Formats: sequence, structure tokens, C-alpha cells
Amino acid sequence: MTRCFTLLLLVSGCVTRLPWVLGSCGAERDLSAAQGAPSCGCENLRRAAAAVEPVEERTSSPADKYSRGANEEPSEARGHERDTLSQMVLISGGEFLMGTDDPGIPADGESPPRRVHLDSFYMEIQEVTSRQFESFVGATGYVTEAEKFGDSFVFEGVLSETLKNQITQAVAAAPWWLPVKGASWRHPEGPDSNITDRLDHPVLHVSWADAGAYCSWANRRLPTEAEWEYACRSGLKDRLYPWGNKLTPKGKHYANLWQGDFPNHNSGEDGYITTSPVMSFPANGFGLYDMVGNAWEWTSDWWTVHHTTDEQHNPKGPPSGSDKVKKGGSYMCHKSYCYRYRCAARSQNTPDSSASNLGFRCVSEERQ
Ligand SMILES: [Ca+2]
Ligand SMILES: [Ca+2]
Repeated sequence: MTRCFTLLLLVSGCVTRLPWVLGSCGAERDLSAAQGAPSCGCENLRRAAAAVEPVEERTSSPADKYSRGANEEPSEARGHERDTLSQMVLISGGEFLMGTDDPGIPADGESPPRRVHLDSFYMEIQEVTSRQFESFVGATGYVTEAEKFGDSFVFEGVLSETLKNQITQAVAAAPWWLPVKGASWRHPEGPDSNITDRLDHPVLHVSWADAGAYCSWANRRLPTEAEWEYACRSGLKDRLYPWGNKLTPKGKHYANLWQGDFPNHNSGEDGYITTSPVMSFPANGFGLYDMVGNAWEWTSDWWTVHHTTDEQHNPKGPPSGSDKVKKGGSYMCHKSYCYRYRCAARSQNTPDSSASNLGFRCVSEERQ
């Protein structure tokens, strides 16, 4: 069985797609592709393995201190985490310009802008939480792909010192990602961690199939990229973020992102070093929380960076591919490395990937 992870790396000002190949993929290693630091043209990068190096040689030091900062006044919705399915809001159909003519990361295929028409749909107002996923697993006995494979990717900054000392390899070019045995949605930082005190945080370490299985169980589905982006924009035209163009209007944080120097120091100015409880930040104009930041969110689309400029109705992306589109960025995103907490921004992972910053939410055609 092949299981390949895709990581992102900023090299010489260019975001490089850095795949990590594990297990039986090891024979497919192609270090020349992984180690090359291309100028932009990143869309041409091949899938290949990253070199690994001893942990001792890595120089990054993790951010591991929690710091409460802004947002002293929590959202009214906070604390309303549910042990059932998420509330949904109607996203009234309409047309919008998907993508942008001013891409923050051109290699990601953010351009060109294209006119898209969408039918109405309902969207969960929050990322699916660990509590909700636990209900699903309790009802179905579902086993996630990370649990089957026996490992998942964890950001070094959230690992315990004990566990870090046991790991002997890391991705050479992106040493902040470590493959951790036993990491899963129940144990986000490995076997010595649990979710007891954060059941209202987004569920992590779920693959694309895992996310789809949850949505199907809920009689829902993953959003298309177009639906997700339309919902993110919440009726605003040509804006970077769900709330406008300023990242922190009047000094207030509107999303759980990274402040400080990635990957070595996260100041936690927004109140959270890692994930936050869902709905800790203000909703957008459609009543949707955490559309950018907190956890990345899977969409149903296959990945491509080539888009038609023809008007489209309810586009569903390419018919096939190797990676799936994810949207919104995460608590790990900083402008210097991952300027992807914009509605037009996008990234991708192989469908069987899972990591400590990737989750999802569901949509439906029907009110439920
Ligand atoms: Ca944060
Ligand atoms: Ca999110």
C-alpha cells in the first residue's frame, strides 16, 4: 500500500510542494527533486521523497508555551460546542468571482479569477469537533486511516519533550513535521496525548476519506472548493479575508493563526498556540466560524492549478487527480511561510494524508 504525504516548504521565496514518502513508498525516493530549491514554477514539481536527517541536527526550537493575548471577550457562541451534529446555515446561491487576479501564491493556482454560479446549500457553521467525531466513531466503529497506518504527521512545536527525544528522523527540508507513531485523532500529539480537555477543538489527523465518511454518516458531504470559497467570502467582493482586507482590524484577531517567527516562536498573540475551541473567533457575514485559520479544511475537489475562465455552474473540480484541495490555512499559518489564510488561497494533500493541523466541515443541500 502506498501512502504519501505532502508538505509545504518555502524556499527562496517560492512555496515548494514537498512530498514525504513513507513505508513502501521509500523505494520511490527521488532526492534530487525534493532537495532542489526551484525558483517559482512550483506547479511543475514532481512527487518525490524528502531527505531525512537526524533530529539532533535540526536547529529549530519549538514554540511550546501557551500565551493568552487578544480576544478577551469570547464569541457568544463559544461554549456551545455540541455533542451532536453541527448547526448549519443557509448559504444562498448566487454568483461570485472565484480565485483572484492578485495571487498571494501564484504557484498554487489562485488565478485567474473566474465567474462561478452556485445553487443554495447549507454549511456547518464550525469545523467538526473531536466530540462530534467521537460520536461518529462510537456509533459506527469507524477506524481512521491514521489509526490503520499507525502514524500521522505532528508539528514538532506541540510534541512533548519525551516524545521528541524518541523520534530519530524528520523531513530535512521541513524539520518541524515529524511522523509520530500512534498519533491519531484520539492522540493528536502521539500516544502520550489525549483530547479529554479539548473535545470542542477541531478534530485532527483525519484523512479525506475519514472526513467524507463522517459527512456521509451525517447525511452530509464535503463542500466543493467553489462552495467553500463562496462561503468564506460571505458576499464580500475582492477581499482577502472573510472579514475584509485588514488582517487585524483595530488590533483584533479574527482567526487563529501564527504570530511570531515560524517555526521557532509562536507568540500566541491571538490567544492560542495550537488549535482553539471552534467558534472562538468572530463569525463571517454568513455566520461561519474559523473559515480561515484553526484547522485546514478538506474539500471534495481534486487538485489542479489550471482553471477554465468559462463561467461555471456548481463546479466540482477535475474528474480525477492525485491530491485533494484543502482550504483556509491553520493555526500554523504565518505570512512568511504559509500565506494561505485567504479565501482565494488553496493547498493540497494526498487523500490519505493526515496531520495535526487538518480537519473539515460538511455541507448539505437540505436543511437538517
Ligand atoms: Ca494562534
Ligand atoms: Ca478552518
